[in-house]
Amino acid sequence: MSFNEVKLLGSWQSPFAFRVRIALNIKSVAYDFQQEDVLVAKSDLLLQSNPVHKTIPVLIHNGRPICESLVIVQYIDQVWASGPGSILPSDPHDRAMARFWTSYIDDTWFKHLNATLLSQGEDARRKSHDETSKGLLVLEAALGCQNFFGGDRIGYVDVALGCFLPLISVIEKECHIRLIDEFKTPKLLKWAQHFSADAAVKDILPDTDELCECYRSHVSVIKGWG
Ligand SMILES: N[C@@H](CCC(=O)N[C@@H](CS)C(=O)NCC(=O)O)C(=O)O
Repeated sequence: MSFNEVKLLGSWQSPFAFRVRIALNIKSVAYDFQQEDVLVAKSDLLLQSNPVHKTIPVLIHNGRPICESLVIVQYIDQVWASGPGSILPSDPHDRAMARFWTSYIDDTWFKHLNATLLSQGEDARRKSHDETSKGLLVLEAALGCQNFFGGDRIGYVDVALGCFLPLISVIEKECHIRLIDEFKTPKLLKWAQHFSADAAVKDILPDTDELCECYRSHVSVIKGWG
């Protein structure tokens, strides 16, 4: 095994794997991308590498696995600290706030986003949609007038939230709703444009139609799509 061998177990459609791919791109780290189809079968390497959750992404660095997307992003930021661009802020208060917002995104907001996609029936979907939109207003206020949550370039919160932009596009298309637009969330809309155009991001964001197709083909797993 060569020194600094980096392998990522992920999939092209996984928002959590996007986080890791974006972080590796920010740091200009070359890696081997092993695609997993977690809905069909998990590889032995994945099961051995993430025996607790058995989920992607997993980063394997010099043979040692690291699990959970945000843990991996923090690891990448520390290991390739001298690489271009720091992902987490260096100021302790800014760093704590960035962690606060990523906890909010994963533990609170994403649950509503996911429920908007999966909920059965109009009432349940409307409720999840409302909660998702309220959360986006909170995030819009946290963004303020900056281009990125990280200031003038992509940082930890941008990676944590931006990974869901493709999924947001799928939900908007399939559920015939708007989540980010120029009326309700003009700052987030601009942020989404800056984020999607960034060199570390633009080549890995999947095409919305292709992603919709992929979700539709798993219709028995992703319930509630009519
Ligand atoms: N909290 C985890 C979430 C990872 C996750 O849910 N990954 C999905 C794919 S997007 C997965 O592997 N699902 C398969 C399963 O739950 O069995 C992280 O941030 O890495």
